[in-house]
Amino acid sequence: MTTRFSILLAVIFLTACNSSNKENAVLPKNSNDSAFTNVKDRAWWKEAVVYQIYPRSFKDSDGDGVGDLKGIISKLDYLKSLGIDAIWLNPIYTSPNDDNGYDISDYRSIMKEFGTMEDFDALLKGMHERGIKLVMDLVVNHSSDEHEWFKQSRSSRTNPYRNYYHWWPAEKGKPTYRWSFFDVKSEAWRYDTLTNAYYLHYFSKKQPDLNWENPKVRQEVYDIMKFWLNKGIDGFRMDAFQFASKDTSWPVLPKGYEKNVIKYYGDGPHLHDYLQEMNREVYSKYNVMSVAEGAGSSPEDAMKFVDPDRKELNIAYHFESVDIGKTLNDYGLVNYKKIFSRYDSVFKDKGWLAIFMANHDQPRMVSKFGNDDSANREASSKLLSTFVLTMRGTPFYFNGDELGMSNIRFNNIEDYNDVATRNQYENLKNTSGDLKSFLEDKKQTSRDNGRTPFQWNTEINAGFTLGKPWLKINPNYTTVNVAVQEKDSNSVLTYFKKIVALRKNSPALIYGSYKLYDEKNPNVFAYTRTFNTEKYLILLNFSNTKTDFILPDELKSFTRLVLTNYTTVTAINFTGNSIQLQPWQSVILK
Ligand code: TEU
Repeated sequence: MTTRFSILLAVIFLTACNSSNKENAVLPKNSNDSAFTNVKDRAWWKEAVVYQIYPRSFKDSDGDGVGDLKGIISKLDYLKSLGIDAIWLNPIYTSPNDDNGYDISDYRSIMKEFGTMEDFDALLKGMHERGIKLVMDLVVNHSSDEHEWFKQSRSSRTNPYRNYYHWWPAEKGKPTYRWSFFDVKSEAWRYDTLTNAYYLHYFSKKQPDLNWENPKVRQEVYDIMKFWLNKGIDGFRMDAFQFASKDTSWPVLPKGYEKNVIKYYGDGPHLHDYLQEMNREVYSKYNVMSVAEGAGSSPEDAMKFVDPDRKELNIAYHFESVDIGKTLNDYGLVNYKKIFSRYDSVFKDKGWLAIFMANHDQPRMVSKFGNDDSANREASSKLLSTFVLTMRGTPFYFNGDELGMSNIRFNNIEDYNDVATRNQYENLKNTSGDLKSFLEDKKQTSRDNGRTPFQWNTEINAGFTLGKPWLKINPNYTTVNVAVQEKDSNSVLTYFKKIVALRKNSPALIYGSYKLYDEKNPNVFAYTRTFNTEKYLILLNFSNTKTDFILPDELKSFTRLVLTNYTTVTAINFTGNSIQLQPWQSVILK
């Protein structure tokens, strides 16, 4: 590149930076529907930005320390202000709460702590009035042991509900070992004296697995789904559904299989038959979002869930990009990029993926994929939001991440609520394991890091509750909260709204093809998103240090700055052949 040309580009660049500095980069456009006219197979669930609410932690309205539906209703205008299109609500059904609502004892009623069916109807109405859709959690791999079905099933071997669950008569000896996620002894078969038999529970002993082999169970589930869909909800996220089908000859599984449990428990022999039946019976009759949590162990497995020709679900939510160990830093950006490119190559022409970095089963996004120290928390949070909102696939974004909420890192086991953490601790205690290093590890990995109450303001309990919060509040709430960030045009929250608006109005960012550049670069994730003539280049410096990104020739035409997470002009130095990226800087160019 000649010097004159590079100076010219630098000038264009600085002008863009200057104006972006004034307006704080790109401003939301008005709805840009005409730009989408050439898009094939448009669907609302492809274009939606999904915001996940963990209701227990979002907003408490009655002072019992637990979030509730009225609390969410009181924050509908906040949700609207984010620009998101749909909400995925974690389970709100009646439950003894062994696993915070993932153990349901009545699928057609609302958990008392959360409110009433009237509250639910008001919530749904309030959301729809604001143009926000509602996706509910459907937990039907298992129920609660306090569900009437299980009570009946347990009561005698001849009860009509006996086959709603998996039982193994003890006179046949011990059943083949099955590992359990949450059991204190990691045993999924639990002996029940009442009928001298074992029942199966992949999760806690209070979450017996439903027997999907039984057509009556399947019909019950389809009826439950229709009950909610007929109320007008907009879809389901189906909890742990990849585990629903089991090989009921209970073969011996290889030693150590629990290290790759999705491979052995996921994608059972009839899983796709069930999904096709569910589609015929339920989904085909509604224009809704359908997502199974988990989608096997490879892109090819995931495609089977959502290949339109197979008529099953519409979004595949796989775990490869979160099951990377403790931190992205340890896993390596180069390996991380490979996951996305591998999936994209299988999904580029059909099928549809979810994109996410966090949920209620994960530590905080910024603590795992970014850097939550005081110097880098804000920039890295913004960079991660940029990533989730500019990749191909429907973004599932976890509440609180828009503020840059970070891991709380509890010191004591008593601070934890999560059944997984508590039972693993018990397990280790009983087997004389290393409790100290376990607690150290949980500071990074425990699910409770993502479940601490939402930080609304600087008032008592971060404005979450006037009572005693069910889980401790992160002390950083005094600076990391909505009230402070709403007033700050450079906050993580303000940035989030901008990137949401940008995506929503862009066919390229939603539907455009994805192309990775400089795949071996250990610090920078660089890719383009292209739809017809609309093209974006996204540069993400996933590191604590400044780095120069060398522009290949074909990227030199991207000279207009659309959005960056830094505000000062000096933050970007365009010298013609390379762009200097500041620590955790994200840059979107056109
Ligand atoms: O999680 C199920 C599940 O399979 C995850 O534990 C998954 O394997 C893991 O996150 C992969 O990294 C769901 C719910 O999301 C969770 O909260 C429940 O505890 C669980 O089901 C049981 O219902």
